[in-house]
Amino acid sequence: PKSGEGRAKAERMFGLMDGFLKNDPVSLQKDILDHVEYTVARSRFNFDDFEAYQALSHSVRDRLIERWHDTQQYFKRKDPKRLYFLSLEFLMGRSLSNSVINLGIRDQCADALNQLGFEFEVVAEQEGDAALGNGGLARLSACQMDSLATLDFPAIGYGLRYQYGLFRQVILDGFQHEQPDYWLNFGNPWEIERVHVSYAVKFYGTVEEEFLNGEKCKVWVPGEMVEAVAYDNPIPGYGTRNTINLRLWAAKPSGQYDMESYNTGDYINEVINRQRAETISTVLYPDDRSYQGKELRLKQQYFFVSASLQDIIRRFKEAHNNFDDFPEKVALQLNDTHPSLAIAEVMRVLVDEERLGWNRAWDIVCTIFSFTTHTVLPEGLEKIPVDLLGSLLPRHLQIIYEINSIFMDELKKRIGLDYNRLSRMSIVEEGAIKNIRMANLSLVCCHTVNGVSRVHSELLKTRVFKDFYELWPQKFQYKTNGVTQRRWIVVSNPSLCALISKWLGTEAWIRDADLLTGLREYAADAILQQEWKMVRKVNKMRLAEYIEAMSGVKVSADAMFDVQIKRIHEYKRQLLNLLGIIHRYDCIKNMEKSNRRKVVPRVCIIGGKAAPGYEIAKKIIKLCHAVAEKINNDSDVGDLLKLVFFPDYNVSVAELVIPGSDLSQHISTAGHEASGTGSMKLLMNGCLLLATADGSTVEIIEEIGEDNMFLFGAKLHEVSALRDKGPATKVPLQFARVVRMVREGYFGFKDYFKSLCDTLEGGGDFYLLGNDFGSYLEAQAAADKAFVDEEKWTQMSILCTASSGRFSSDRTIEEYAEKTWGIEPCKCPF
Ligand code: T68
Repeated sequence: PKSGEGRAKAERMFGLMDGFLKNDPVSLQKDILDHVEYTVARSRFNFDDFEAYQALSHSVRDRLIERWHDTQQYFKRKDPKRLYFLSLEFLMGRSLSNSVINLGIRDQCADALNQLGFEFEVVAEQEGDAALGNGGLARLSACQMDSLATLDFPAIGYGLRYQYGLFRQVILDGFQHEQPDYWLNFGNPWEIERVHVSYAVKFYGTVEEEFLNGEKCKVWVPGEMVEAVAYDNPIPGYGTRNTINLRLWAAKPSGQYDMESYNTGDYINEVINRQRAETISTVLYPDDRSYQGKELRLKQQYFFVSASLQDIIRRFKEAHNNFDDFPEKVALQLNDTHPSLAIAEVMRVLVDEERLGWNRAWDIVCTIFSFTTHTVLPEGLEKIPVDLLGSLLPRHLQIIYEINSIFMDELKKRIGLDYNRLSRMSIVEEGAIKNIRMANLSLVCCHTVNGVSRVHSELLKTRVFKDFYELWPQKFQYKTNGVTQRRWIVVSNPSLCALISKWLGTEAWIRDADLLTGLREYAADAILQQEWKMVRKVNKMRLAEYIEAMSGVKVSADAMFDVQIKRIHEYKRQLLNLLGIIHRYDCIKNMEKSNRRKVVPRVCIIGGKAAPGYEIAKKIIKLCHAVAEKINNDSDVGDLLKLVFFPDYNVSVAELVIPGSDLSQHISTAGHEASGTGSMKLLMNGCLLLATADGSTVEIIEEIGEDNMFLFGAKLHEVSALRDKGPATKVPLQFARVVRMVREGYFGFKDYFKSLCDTLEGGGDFYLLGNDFGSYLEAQAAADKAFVDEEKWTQMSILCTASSGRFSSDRTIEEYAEKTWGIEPCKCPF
């Protein structure tokens, strides 16, 4: 404060402040007890594990807020170029363990709890997952937020605060049922409601023409207003004070009164109508495949885009009085096309509200936006029916038409009247139902489009967006995905974390994953191998206990734990895994008893959710249960083979399964997985991979070498040739046999599984399971053989971790910062 009076007040307040909160165990205990008493409102002499979780979380939150304030203040003062990361989905999982580790107060908190008679692990288990996303795309956003904070980048994440996260998967009789995930029921200490940070978001209505200062201009007269209220989620970096913000919007009824209905006296209905506004942020769409032209989904997209942009522009205007510097201060990243309405919205605000004129607005738009696509499949690309967009956002539709018309004119000049190509590249898809192609809109307006792995980017250039690549090759980049080693080793595998630090003689790898290569030189060291095996064994025992508690199936920690954990999709080929398991079972059954000694015992674990409307994926889940039922109850097979389905797979289940896995499967048909990130988490934890050369696996192979993994299946260039050739000719006999077992009812539910079998036979088999089955079995046999040689296996396991540094999201984010966003670190001092 400048004035004397203001300064005196500030000094007095500073004097009252006790400095920052202290992190020694005694101070922490005091804070925890205070929160028990005053926040949780329980007696400090009588509280349970959940209440201890609440009180500890609030104590941690207080510390997060201090750093968050300092960081925001510092960013404000420095006014660096900021990255605004727009994503409709964030899969944060739990926050407590991650926060205390990033704050560097894990041990002090554990001590404090101990003194109060609680155990940190048990208390941390009380937390539910924040599951505001579907799968890979959403977890990637969460990992990237952790890296942005850790690397001190001035970034803000924006998203939606869904009241219902991704559905809970409940299995009844082997069938998936979906239950709502009302995750806020028990409160959420990790968010801060900002009642004063709210914006009105407009919908529907008409566009009028008006004359302002003798100039014709368009004015959108909306038909509905909804209020967006901010909820801030502090994201602490590791080994830095920087704590960035994830701002999620919730819909609330607008405070502005509609005088007309007020005057009609229909008060009750007016209130009820207003309440309906809240539905916008009620529920996450659980489909990670296809875009359905649903009005609510479009409303969600615009709601979050409009509120975020109002916030971004307000922040910019606080420090600038015109838009000249906007492109130097703002980078907008679109996580897939889901937030791509932001492009039209920025045009609308700059042209209609800020009156910059079309050309100037367009120049700005073209320099601030970049986008990343996460799909390979043309059917995964979003399309919005023109009628729907025109009714919900009439002005945006006009703007998109205008962008397209200018683009088409320019394109004609460049390529001539090649009408096929023009219609392929048009933002507007003509046909019985006219659609807006959001990917084309993004390609036209963004300066950069990123793929999520090298092969993905090649596919974008040669297939999916070929026409655009030929026009603008300079726009195409790729950033191979990565995951954060903080969450995926330090939080979820503390004993491996300690072992790595001990052998590397430093914890620096937690901020610089490339240092993991230092483990390579000890990979053959007998002592490290011994310790490595111990750590893995303990993790496996913990997993085995959980499996027994969850499913009643007793498994031996000496068996090979073979996992496939990811969303259920035909292209990810969980069905190939199941057919392989049936084959293994069949072989054991038909084997001489004396030969069974040679069989390597396996525990096969499958986990993942199917989109509620995805029938075939749901049948795969049922088949898994039917096969498990048969195998697990066959005393003849005993410990040689077990199959368990992990229900309700989510981030915290992954944290348990990954450290205890020996082998993991990433077996998509080549050319279908854009990247894949589960493989990276497993690799980091010393789990060997059985995989096809698809997505980022191709780059993993380069790091660890083919000898240290089990590779199989048709290569990318072979896939289209095989499909063109029609029904596979060299389908192995074993394949026909195991499919027949399912078809003929060996596992029951004969009629139900018919359509599943039909996807494989009779000229179908689009995903080439039959073709790849032979080499899949060979890879599995190679894995069995390797597992028997414990020393060799452990060495490979160490090499997996040692080679995983490249797949840290820190590397991905550094690349984005430099090559796409043009942002620099802004490290908060002290
Ligand atoms: C995944 N995509 C890719 N999409 O499948 C995966 N889609 O290969 C990649 O590793 C990962 O993204 C990260 O790049 C998704 O997860 C969705 O979840 C999704 C959600 C809504 C609509 C469309």
